[in-house]
Amino acid sequence: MKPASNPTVPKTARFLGSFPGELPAPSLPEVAFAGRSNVGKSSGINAIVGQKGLCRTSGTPGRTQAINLFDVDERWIAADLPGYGYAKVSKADRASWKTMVAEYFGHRETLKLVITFVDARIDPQPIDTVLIESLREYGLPMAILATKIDGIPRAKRPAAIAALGAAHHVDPARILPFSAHEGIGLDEVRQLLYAVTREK
Ligand SMILES: Nc1nc2c(ncn2[C@@H]2O[C@H](COP(=O)(O)OP(=O)(O)OP(=O)(O)O)[C@@H](O)[C@H]2O)c(=O)[nH]1
Ligand SMILES: [Mg+2]
Repeated sequence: MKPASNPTVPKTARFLGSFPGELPAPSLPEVAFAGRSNVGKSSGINAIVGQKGLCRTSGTPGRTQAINLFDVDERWIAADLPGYGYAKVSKADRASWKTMVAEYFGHRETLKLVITFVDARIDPQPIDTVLIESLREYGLPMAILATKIDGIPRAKRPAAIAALGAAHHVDPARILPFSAHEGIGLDEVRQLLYAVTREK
């Protein structure tokens, strides 16, 4: 007999479009993926849904300029948000990022969770604290992934997570070690996604 498939593992994912301006009307439960440019958001989404080429990833920061939407299992929508904090971005682009994201966080009724990626390999970044604080102000549920954890020796990982928690005022127990490259934390994130996207 075939073993029952794990319902938390996404089966199909499909690109819905890239939206620099207005988004399609809200429909299915939505989960947004946020973080600094080049932190690994797109790689993270690809790993979570198990489809390598779904979101374009790159070594060049600032690549994703619009909100990219993906349908997952025709059950929920993944929103790959444009990255922030890239030094070479113009003032005008920075302002338009702020407007876009404020509009999104403030008005997307179907938004169930914001998954924020922070880079585990570097010191906590003040700009990530700004994002995390603003998510609190919007009252949005969030999860924090300490990504690229593969770049830190195992023994040093707890200290890195503790430093991130202290800097961003988050209980370190709520920061999930993650690696798109090594598949660390995938089960936990998938379970969380499954749970939040089931809520009506
Ligand atoms: N070591 C390591 N590198 C990673 C991991 N995830 C992503 N990367 C690398 O980080 C770089 C950026 O990855 P992307 O997924 O394109 O990052 P992004 O956050 O979507 O970037 P923007 O769309 O430009 O904001 C690429 O070179 C990836 O290979 C990870 O878990 N571990
Ligand atoms: Mg990207």
